[in-house]
Amino acid sequence: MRKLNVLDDNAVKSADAAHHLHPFTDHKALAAEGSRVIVRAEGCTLWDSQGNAILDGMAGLWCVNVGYGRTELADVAMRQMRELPYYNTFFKTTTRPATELAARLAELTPAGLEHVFFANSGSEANDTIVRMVRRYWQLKGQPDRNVIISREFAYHGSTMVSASLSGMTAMHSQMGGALPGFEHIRPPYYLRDGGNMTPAEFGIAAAQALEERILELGPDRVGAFIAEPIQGAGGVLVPPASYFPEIQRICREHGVLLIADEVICGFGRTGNWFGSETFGIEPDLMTLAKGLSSGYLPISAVMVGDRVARTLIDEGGEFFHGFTYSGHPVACAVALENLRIIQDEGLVERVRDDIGPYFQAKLHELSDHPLVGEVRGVGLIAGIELVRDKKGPVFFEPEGKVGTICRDHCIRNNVIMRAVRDGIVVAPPLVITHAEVDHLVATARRCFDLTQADIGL
Ligand code: PXG
Repeated sequence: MRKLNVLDDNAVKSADAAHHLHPFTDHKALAAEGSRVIVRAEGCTLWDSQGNAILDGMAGLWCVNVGYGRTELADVAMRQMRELPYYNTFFKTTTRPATELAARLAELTPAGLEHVFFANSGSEANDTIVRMVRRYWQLKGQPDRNVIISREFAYHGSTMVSASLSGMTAMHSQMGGALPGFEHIRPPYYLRDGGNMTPAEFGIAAAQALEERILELGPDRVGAFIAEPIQGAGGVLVPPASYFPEIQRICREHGVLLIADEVICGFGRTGNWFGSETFGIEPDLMTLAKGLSSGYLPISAVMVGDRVARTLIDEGGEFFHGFTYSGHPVACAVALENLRIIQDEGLVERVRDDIGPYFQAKLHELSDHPLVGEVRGVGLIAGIELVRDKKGPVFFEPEGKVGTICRDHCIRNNVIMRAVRDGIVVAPPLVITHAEVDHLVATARRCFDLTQADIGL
């Protein structure tokens, strides 16, 4: 490993505090503590500037699916930069990597999703979808179908539109409320709302909240419903198997477009290429980002199903939308190579048949811990919710403190997990080894013990 220069490190920390505004950060608190500086990574391990090796239980931000240190991706980026570092895809022009990636995604995604629009982040892709949905309904002669229904605790991004799609009230209140035209229904959050229902009954009931809202608003006002197959940043809310078939029925019956936000679930995380396959969703539009390039370069994509694509193409004329870097050739070349790695190494099958079931089984062993109210997950995504009393369950009040205490213990113990409310979420790279899973789970248990001692329960 490269030798540390502690002075350099302090200089980085003070420059960071002086100049760098971080995403989703309380800067007063950060300046007091100083940023952690990550300097290197390999596989599932990060190294900070103090020389600590840290197990990355979050694959960066749910994105480094193939793990760190993939020289193939660096080589492809370098080759593409040397050959053609940039050209746009406006004005009847394309580049080979952009077109090849579009064709590859049409092949990989479920049947009926044959067209691709490129952007650079999940937020931009979801903004693009809102534009497409509104344009589609205009072209269908129903311009009043401009409402999109989403769910509480959904995360669809941080631009004005994608934050409005999101169901995060803390974000809405800082931006003066969600924009008009975005509605939110309750999520399929069994632990909180399941009551005496079986999961199957609750899945149907939670889905019917969509039908109720559609009928309240009037079906002629509702353009689309958007859902992550598993709500990631909302705390890894895994829907009962009955949920999406009922959602699908409701959307079909009322002519409402169904959007699957696959930004977290896509590219193997749930043991299929897409979460839509895991949960039986047949979306009209699909949002892709994160695992598309395993985070090595920013790129996102909207998969457009035939219903919308045919209308936009055959009847829409020019669609006044796009980004300078839509279909960036270097990002597309890296994404193609990333997809090749996922395919050639059988990473999706590995999650489905081997490491995914192992990960879930090991995490479920934590259910006997006094603080653990629920362990939920599929493949390599999981949430462990901490509660004051398993009976009820009784949640902590005020919400969020205990989760943060536990998360801080995890990080001090060199395993990165993320707190959501009073739970811990994990989504490691798809290449995590069995020994690394063991280490992650053992550390989690130790941190639950430490948290329990801290709060005197
Ligand atoms: N959709 C989903 C489902 C996401 O999880 C986005 C869209 C937006 O993507 P961009 O690329 O615009 O960030 C996301 C992003 C967290 C966390 O702490 C989650 C995300 C981003 C940053 C932090 O859980 N998800």
